[in-house]
Amino acid sequence: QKKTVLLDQAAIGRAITRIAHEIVEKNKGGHNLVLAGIKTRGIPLTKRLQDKIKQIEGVTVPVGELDITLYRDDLETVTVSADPELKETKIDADLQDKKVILIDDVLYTGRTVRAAMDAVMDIGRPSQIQLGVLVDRGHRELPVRADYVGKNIPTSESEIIVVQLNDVDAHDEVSIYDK
Ligand code: 3GP
Ligand code: 5GP
Ligand code: MG
Repeated sequence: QKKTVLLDQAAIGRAITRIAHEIVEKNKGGHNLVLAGIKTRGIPLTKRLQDKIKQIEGVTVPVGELDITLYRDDLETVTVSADPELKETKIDADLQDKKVILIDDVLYTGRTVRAAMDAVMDIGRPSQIQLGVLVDRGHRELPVRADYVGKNIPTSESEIIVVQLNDVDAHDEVSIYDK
């Protein structure tokens, strides 16, 4: 059941605006960047960041999509061992010597990001891979950290973060639920 709204529409907008500024600051502009959104809700986030960076720098950063799905071996194990696998990649931009910025809604164990890095390295030779997420909920199982974070939200394993973005859902809201 729902506990608290953590980010409302205005707060999500401000977080995206700040991250866009951080991206152009860290990368000294918007050139030689590619934004790669991870499956459903990373993709509207890349489009919003693309719009913001265009407003700030006048540069249209190419966007791509990675579809990484959790492969769950539920029959074999009681504890859910989840291994993300790549389903589809749609990145038209040439990644050679580009900085690829992976974008996801929630960072949790880091396994999805690891699979996304593999996918990117398979299709090109970027000069760097960075990571941006709207929410970092902790509980990393791999040495992964985000370069850009909308909000750090410490969670227990039994809580889930629900991210709603109006491109996919009815409205923009990040909230925390008990499983
Ligand atoms: P999204 O990335 O499109 O937002 O993993 C599939 C979907 O399930 C994700 O959709 C994610 O938002 C949602 N989800 C909610 N809680 C969890 C969780 O604890 N683990 C995973 N893997 N996905 C979750
Ligand atoms: P990972 O555990 O690999 O870091 O995260 C797996 C995928 O599930 C990522 O796409 C991440 O966005 C999503 N995810 C993990 N935990 C949550 C959560 O609590 N809420 C939402 N909305 N997505 C989650
Ligand atoms: Mg996600």
